Amino acid sequence: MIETIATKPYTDQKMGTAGLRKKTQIAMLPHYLENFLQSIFNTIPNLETKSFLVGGDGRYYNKTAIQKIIKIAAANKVKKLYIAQDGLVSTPAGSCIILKNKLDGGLILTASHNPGGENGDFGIKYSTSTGGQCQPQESQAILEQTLKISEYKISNSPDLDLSQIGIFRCEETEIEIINPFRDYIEMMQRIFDFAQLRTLLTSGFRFVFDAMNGVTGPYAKKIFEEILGAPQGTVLNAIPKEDFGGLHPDPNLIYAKTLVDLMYSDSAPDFAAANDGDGDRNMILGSHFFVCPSDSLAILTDNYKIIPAYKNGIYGVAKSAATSMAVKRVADTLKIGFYEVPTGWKYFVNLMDSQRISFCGEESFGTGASHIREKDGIWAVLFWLSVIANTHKTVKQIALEHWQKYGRSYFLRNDFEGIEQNIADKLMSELEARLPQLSGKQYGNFTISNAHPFIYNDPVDKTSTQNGLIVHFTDGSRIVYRLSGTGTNGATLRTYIERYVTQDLDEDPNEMLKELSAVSRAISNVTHLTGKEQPDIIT
Ligand code: VG1
Ligand code: CO
Repeated sequence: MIETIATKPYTDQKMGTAGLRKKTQIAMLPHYLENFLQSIFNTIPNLETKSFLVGGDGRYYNKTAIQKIIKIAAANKVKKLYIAQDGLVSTPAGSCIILKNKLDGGLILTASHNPGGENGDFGIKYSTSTGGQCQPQESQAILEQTLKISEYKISNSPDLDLSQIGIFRCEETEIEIINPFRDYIEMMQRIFDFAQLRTLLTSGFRFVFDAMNGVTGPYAKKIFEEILGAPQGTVLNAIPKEDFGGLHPDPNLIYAKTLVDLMYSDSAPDFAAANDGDGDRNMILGSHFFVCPSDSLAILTDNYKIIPAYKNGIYGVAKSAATSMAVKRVADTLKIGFYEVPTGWKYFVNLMDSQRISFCGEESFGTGASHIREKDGIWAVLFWLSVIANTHKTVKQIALEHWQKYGRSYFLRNDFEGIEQNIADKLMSELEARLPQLSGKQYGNFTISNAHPFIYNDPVDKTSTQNGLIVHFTDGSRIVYRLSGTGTNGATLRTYIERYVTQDLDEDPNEMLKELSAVSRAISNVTHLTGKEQPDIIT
């Protein structure tokens, strides 16, 4: 039976950089999730003809949420739901499944790299038939629904068992429990030379992969250990846990510290990688070496010919404005298109759909390509392994040679966390107002050439988005300022600092960027406004 339940709007259901992200305790409030789901369905016409994928990264509250989705979708007469077995699907595999099966979209339950558990975060990424997350116009339409919702529909049928593959029913809606690995693994096998990778991984090459107790564990086990023959135990933290075993599943030098310590120890393996909670981010490490994500995008682009799927050529490349300019130098050399978009993978979707780009990336450990419409952690690892297998070089050699060829963009992100929202807004608006007067100003060794808000005009749908403020210096250095759109705890100011050099290539980024980091604080007035002398997190 279908019930109609009266409800009242929540006023905080605006999606951020990647979906709706909330403290789990907020997501569990009465009607909270129901309101949001009904609001999504309210924006989609002809639900009786529509099919969606449902799954998530296994974090706390996902199981309950999936049952709610089934019942609300059924009450709204959705044609069919494809549910990942046990509710587990990585964000990239979800995009692959939507595209391969020509679905109308998907609901991926994840707060990505944010911690999970009852006192952690919960989230929903809503994707459309593009295989990518909904565009700003679509999230605006959903937000408007959330602000005027007065009722939702829900079936009162019993919970479904998600552990058995097969076809079931809830009301008139067909529910198919699917294998969440098959389509994705097949796709990886079509892109990369698995025979060559198997030779590498069975040759004594020492590789570890940290799944951080997130959803990529089972994917990585199947791909690296079962198919490619890497020794058992190659994949660490391989079982998805509701609270990520207490880890903060963000693959960077701080939160993946155990792996980083191993890679800087005397017994360091040849190669290591980590993925985030939902499997779309990646960190790449060599023995005693960390690959900055901005460089990773540039290095992979420079090596595209190695990969079977790309050997006949690639379209252009794109990066978020906050990401370093390293990949632009490669694009210029290869004479392929180059695009700079706001932060958030959704901005790459139109560029991929219109065949303007093949590869894209963000400084926040996101790398990917047009095989899907999300960033893809395992894809990036397979690409790096392929480069190593082909060149027979170490990670460090590969990076050093890249810098010798192109120069190096030293890059760091400084995050100031837990700022009161009104103070963060004031900082950004005052800085924006000061930008025109900054040109020509000198700070120590650095002189500002110009400063402006970053405004993106989408070449496909012509929408215009403003995201962040950019300060350029006469030596090519850049600082980008923006507020995070994924946090659940006050505001976070992100300051992205980049300095380009053609000598001193193998130095410590913290040293090389020390002065520019101080300059970035002086320009933003952050210490005066927040009392913070230093960033909380440097990545
Ligand atoms: C952060 C990153 C951004 C990324 C987003 C989603 O957003 O900076 O580059 O696209 O997370 O990543 P923000 O607004 O907090 O800076 V994930 O792995 O959630 O999908
Ligand atoms: Co993620």
